[in-house]
Amino acid sequence: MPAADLQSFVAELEQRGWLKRIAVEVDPALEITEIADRVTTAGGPALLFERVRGSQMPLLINTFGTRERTCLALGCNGFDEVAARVKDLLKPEIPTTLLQKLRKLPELAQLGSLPPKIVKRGLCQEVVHTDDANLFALPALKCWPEDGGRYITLGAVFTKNPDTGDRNVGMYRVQLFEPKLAAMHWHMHHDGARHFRLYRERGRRMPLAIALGGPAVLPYVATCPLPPGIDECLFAGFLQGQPLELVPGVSQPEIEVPATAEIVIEGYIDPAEDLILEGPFGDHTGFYSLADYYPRFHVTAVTHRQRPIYPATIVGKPPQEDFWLGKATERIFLPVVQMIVPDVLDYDLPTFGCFHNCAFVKIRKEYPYQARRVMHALWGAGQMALTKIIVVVDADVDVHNPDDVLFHVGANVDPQRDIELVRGPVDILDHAAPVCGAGSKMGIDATRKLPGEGTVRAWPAELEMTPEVKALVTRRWGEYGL
Ligand SMILES: Cc1cc2nc3c(=O)[nH]c(=O)nc-3n(C[C@H](O)[C@H](O)[C@H](O)COP(=O)(O)O)c2cc1C
Ligand SMILES: [Mn+2]
Repeated sequence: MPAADLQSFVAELEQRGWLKRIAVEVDPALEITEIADRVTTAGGPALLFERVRGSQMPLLINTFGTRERTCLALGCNGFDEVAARVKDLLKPEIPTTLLQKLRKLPELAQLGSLPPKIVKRGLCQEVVHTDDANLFALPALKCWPEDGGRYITLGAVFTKNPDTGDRNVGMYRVQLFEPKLAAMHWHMHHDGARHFRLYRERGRRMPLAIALGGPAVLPYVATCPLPPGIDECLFAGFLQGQPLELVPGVSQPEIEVPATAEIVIEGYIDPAEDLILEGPFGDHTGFYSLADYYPRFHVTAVTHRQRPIYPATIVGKPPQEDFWLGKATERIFLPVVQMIVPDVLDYDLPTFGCFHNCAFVKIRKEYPYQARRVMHALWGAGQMALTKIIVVVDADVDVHNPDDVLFHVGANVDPQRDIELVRGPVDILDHAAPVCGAGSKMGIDATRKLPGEGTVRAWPAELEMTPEVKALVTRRWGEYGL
């Protein structure tokens, strides 16, 4: 089972030699970024900075910086293993015989036990600060030179739908302004912002909490593109095979927070209040996201366990630590994509595309304009809808090899015939879009063309040697003296 709290996760990492402690004092402004950037790029270990200038708390970074560590956090040997479990969940085999039904019972019982469990006490509330709460006691990072301030970068933001009580957990950056004032940078397409709009319509204060640390699966689930209304805590329970333990907040009891979190920041947003100018922030696009207006978050309590570890990440030009969180999602959600768009054999979000700029999609093409259908289906599917460039290729292309994909783009595309341009919502961080969050998207149909797809001449076959000759040359290789 994945670690139930961050400190046991740290112990596991350390046991495996996947974590380095840094004893000298470092600056949370820029210095940690430069160190982490170098270490992540080199595929290096998680880093525990024991002395961070201006704070009593050690800072942990780069926990998800490799495939192995991300798998350890998710309690799997490979992402495909989790994908297979998700696939089973989506396509449950209906038991028909009594024996099959009996066999299914333990599985069903387990599913039923996975929603979060509310407990009375939590480690995360060993120490409680209310009036004396101070965000600047945290070793929050100033990540890049032109950042607007210091940011919480690996927080899981807990909110509830005011009408249904449905919980959402999303990872949104939080800029610190005053000891008890921060800004909540949730993009308008994300569930936290959706909840905020509901509280605003109802004219109600919005309670919320930010959890740092807790179960090892938590940061990952907070980044997951689950459909609105599906509780990330349930998915966390599914991943770890155990329900998440939650405890009501000390000052915002409507919001339950992970009992084993290192640190929890509780507070509220008053939708009647003016927004605050947040940013700029050196973002995962490799550019600064420009300053813009976001809700003010008022802190009513900071609770933590004794001697907490403060977890952080930096984002920047890819690849960074978040690359592996994204890769995990790409793999784990393949069955979900396939359920929505069954034509998809596989897909890849190439590193250079920073998640939303580019997707390579492989289909088994059976009829004219199938690639277009796939593009449009994806442009309507959850967070995939924000993908700026979708390249569709045939079944014999390796979507995980950008050279192979671009070779087929170069060879198979007549730009005037094979490019699909559409308008729609785009990622908030897309600075090229004419309007923030709204712009255009491009589909490149790099499949071989069929009659009916505009003017198509005879299509040549791609070069390939016969298997017989390949086998012959392999057999005779020694004879050639090469
Ligand atoms: C390191 C990291 C930082 C992120 N920062 C933000 C952010 O500041 N604002 C935001 O809206 N999404 C951010 N995201 C993306 C969301 O966490 C992600 O889209 C998630 O699915 C949103 O959950 P929701 O759909 O429940 O809102 C970040 C993701 C990662 C991995
Ligand atoms: Mn959600």
